[in-house]
Amino acid sequence: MAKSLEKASDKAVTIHDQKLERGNGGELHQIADGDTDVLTTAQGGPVSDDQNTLKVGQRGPTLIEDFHFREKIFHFDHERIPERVVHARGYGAHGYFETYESLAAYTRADIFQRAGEKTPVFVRFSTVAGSKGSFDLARDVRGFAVKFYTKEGNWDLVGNNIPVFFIQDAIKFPDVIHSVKPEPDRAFPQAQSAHDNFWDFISLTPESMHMIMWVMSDRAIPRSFRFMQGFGVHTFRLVNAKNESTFVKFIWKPKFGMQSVVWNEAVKINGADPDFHRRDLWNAIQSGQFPEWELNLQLFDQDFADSFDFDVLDPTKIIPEEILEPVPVGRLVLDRMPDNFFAETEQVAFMTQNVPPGIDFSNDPLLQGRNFSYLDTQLKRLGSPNFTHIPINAPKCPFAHFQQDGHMAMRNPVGRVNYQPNSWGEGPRESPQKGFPTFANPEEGQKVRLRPESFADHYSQARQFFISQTATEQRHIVMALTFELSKCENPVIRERMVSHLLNIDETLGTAVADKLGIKKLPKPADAAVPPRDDLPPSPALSIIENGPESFAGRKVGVLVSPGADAALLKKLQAAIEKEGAVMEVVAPKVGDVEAVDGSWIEGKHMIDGGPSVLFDAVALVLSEEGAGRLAGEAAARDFVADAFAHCKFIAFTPGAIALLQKAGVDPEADEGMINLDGSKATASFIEACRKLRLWSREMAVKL
Ligand code: HDD
Repeated sequence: MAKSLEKASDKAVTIHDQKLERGNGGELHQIADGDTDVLTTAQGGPVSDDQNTLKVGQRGPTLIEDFHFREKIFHFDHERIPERVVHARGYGAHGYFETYESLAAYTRADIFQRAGEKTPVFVRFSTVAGSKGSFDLARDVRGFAVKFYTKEGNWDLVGNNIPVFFIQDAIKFPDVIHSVKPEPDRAFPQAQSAHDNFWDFISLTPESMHMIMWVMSDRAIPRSFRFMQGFGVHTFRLVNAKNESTFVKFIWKPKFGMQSVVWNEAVKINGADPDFHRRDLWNAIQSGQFPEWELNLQLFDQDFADSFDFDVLDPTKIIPEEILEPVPVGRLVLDRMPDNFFAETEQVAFMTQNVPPGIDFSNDPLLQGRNFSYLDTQLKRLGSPNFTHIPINAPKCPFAHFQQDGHMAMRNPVGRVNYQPNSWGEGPRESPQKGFPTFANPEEGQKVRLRPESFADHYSQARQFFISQTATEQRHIVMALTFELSKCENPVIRERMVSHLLNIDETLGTAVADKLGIKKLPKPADAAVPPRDDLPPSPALSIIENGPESFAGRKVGVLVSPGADAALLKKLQAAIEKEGAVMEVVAPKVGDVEAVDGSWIEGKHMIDGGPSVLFDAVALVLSEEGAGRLAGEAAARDFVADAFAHCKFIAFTPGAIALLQKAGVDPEADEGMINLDGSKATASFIEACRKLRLWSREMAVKL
């Protein structure tokens, strides 16, 4: 049986029977067994020459006899496994979940029985549509998949950062995914929904309208995985020791609050740093600033479920937080990056059907379909029913079963008994007391293929989402829809979409139609049931309304020049770090910059490599001469102009004014421009930064 991480000495560790050594940076690398540091083949044979193939004569043909060459290339040729059919691009981390209080009244799940209990977890964040090598800031849903290694087996909560889904029935999943992926004849666009096929399908699928509001909102371009919420989406059940069931919805809330970027920024981040989200998670964890989320539960019974017009089994609906307050029940902390991306993040297999006793399914038809798909896909992707032998997928609790053999079997039973019952008196037996007790929900009815009438309202909650947004966020939705539909070549698709938007909100439909140049408004789409216009706004749905009022976890980019004020820079750095944020220096060229006092300032980025889109706020600590020189550089002017256009707070030394002016930014434009001249200026800058963005500037810059 594989061993988990076992400490052998300070530096040497054994993971899954493999001897490894920890380098000075904490990274792990392989060390050879025994007394050899000689390179070997996979069969253990020592290698004499790893630079040249075996040839006949100096310039002759290569010999097939060269087993080292053949083994090396053979293995290389097979390094890739199929990428995930959806959520191919992802990034994972290890951590733990800590339970606040016992939830024994609701569930018998062991993970929720004891206050302070810590359960190891592995979390993988992802985008849905793009392939493995696509960029991080695509407009897309983010996957938020959590594997809890509980004492009663693995529990996988395979959620998204959006609480609803495009479709109500799993049978439509291949269609929605085909439509969003690159079009099959031309194989583009990559990682984008802005094309005819996607909007054609969506405009013919009214049930997706609520999801579309979320995907066109800023939720789909998060600033960091650390600043997004997560949702289990479906209604699940908790079942207690008395076999009483309570419905539950799972919600993750980030400790650092929510934050997104603007679209113009996202487009530029994708060019400047396609790994923006990965790098952000890596840097945060490696620097010891561990990301954290609280798990919240919305708990309700059948009577409460019956009080709504909509069906709690319909995955295109939410229960607004104002109606049912989420209860925090524990926290998730990510504190360790994988040692090997492939072994862990790529091979991790999440499956909705992995639930421990005490957590059960509802009849949500999307969830029921998922429970088939996730097991099936692992066989294709990981190549063997023994994918649970891969350490990242293996339970961390004791386990015993009679499944055997198959490709790559790594845990092989010993002894004679591989079945039960047996008369040898050996082996594990089922346990009605400890085993998974499926909740005995009474079910009866005819076999039918139909969509229940209770799933028919597709517009009311879409409208509720839209009216719950601030004016700024509503504008972003209008602009996102306009951008996406402007990429559709077929005008019929655009008009069909507008006819749905008119059902959601007339001002929304009209604004999008206007921007798309549609002269005659189409009729609102036929609705199966009349959309409700009396659902009140739910303030919890806005990102801006629920800001963290803190700049912790964020990043300031400081542009410096030769002759900069090093003492001021130090003061700024101290203030930024006190807030729990990070400062990075951007310099005109690679290497150190000499400050006015003769000291040296170390630059992290060169100006072309450190555009302001990589930061949450910027400061310009420039000498007059330095600013004058930078004013002649396009990258420096863009640094300032973009920060301004993206509504960021900008602090600047009086010397920087020449650059601001050349970039077309008025140093006194608004309260987001902070002159670092005064003694309290750094404090005012940090205080301003806590608002994250100066949205009131947006109308002036016409983002
Ligand atoms: Fe799915 C992967 C989330 C509907 C079929 N899904 C996948 C991942 C996440 C989600 C986060 C990536 C897991 C990882 O990081 O490895 N999926 C969702 C959510 C859904 C949803 C929140 C709706 C509420 N999915 C859904 C349906 C089906 C699938 C309806 C099929 C009927 N999903 C898959 C899959 C994937 C997957 C094909 C691809 C790779 C994998 O499972 O392991 O089976």
